[in-house]
Amino acid sequence: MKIIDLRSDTVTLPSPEMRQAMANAELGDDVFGEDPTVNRLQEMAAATLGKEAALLTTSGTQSNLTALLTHCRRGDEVIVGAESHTLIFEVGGAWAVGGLGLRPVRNDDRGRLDMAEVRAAIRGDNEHFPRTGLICLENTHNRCGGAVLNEEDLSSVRELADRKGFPVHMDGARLFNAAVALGVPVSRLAAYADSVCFSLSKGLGCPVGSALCGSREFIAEARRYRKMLGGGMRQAGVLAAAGVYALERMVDRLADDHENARLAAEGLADIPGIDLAPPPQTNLVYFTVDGWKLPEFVRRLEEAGVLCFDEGGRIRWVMHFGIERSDVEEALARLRPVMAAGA
Ligand code: TLP
Repeated sequence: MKIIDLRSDTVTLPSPEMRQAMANAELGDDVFGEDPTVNRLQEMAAATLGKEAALLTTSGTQSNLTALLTHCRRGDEVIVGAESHTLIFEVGGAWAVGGLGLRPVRNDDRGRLDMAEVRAAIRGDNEHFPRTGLICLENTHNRCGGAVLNEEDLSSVRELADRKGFPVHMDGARLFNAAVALGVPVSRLAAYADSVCFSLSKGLGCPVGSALCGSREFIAEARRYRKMLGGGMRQAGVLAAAGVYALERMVDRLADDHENARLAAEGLADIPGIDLAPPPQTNLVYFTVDGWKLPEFVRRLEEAGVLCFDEGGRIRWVMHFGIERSDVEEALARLRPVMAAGA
């Protein structure tokens, strides 16, 4: 039985062509700035996002923490969404490593920050208060169902940050999904933030990596923090070659993942006891299942050869490179008898 792995788009494996590009990569020592393939990827990433410079990091988690450390001073407060990956899934690095406070504000079900809460969270100029050092956005928004922040959503945050005089960082782990869903160049969305990171290792199909993009000055400083976090890699061109290949060949295919998510959602909506939570906008499909303890539901699906996660009260199915339309149909076909048999 073929295992259909819908746990995350992080499970993607490099294609034979991507592996070939990795094997053929021209290499050097990137801590000396001498890896031509890393340099090429960083130039491509910066140009694609419309920023001056970029930095290859080991992961989205490392990109986000590097960005926070670069923007802020010890003791600063960072405004983040209450449902953000940075707050929930990044091991509290901002607190533990950076001495930064994370100040959560409400995310609505479309991943937007509640602007009234943001305004209330911004600190005044008073020596008793920490400084507000940064505001973070997530696009697409993972726990808000892969929701897309459009230009109107982004501009309201940008305007406020400009008025109050602090920068904006965007966790764009799935920013290419947002751009493909909106049908705009990714640079249009990146323009609203001072720094933006995107994952190479999710829908773009690379085995490892993320790129952090920003001004030349910001990236020069970020290099120091990446090194501090253990991210100064040497012949990293082996990894960067996958990223170059992905930026050239893997972006357009994200539309297939979105189409498969729509197909999955349609099938799920027809099954009694299942509710979409919310309907998908990109490649993430969240749903609730009536009458089941979710760990048991996940176990029964696993027995049927469909892997997924229980994300705290909801099930998440993720579409990615390696999941075809026929796999979605098969996953639905395996799910129906599980639901019919009951908890
Ligand atoms: N998300 C992973 C898990 O960590 C939950 C997933 O399976 O979705 N920002 C966002 C919005 C993310 O979804 C993730 C990974 C990251 C950052 C961190 O990226 P990595 O895993 O490369 O550190």
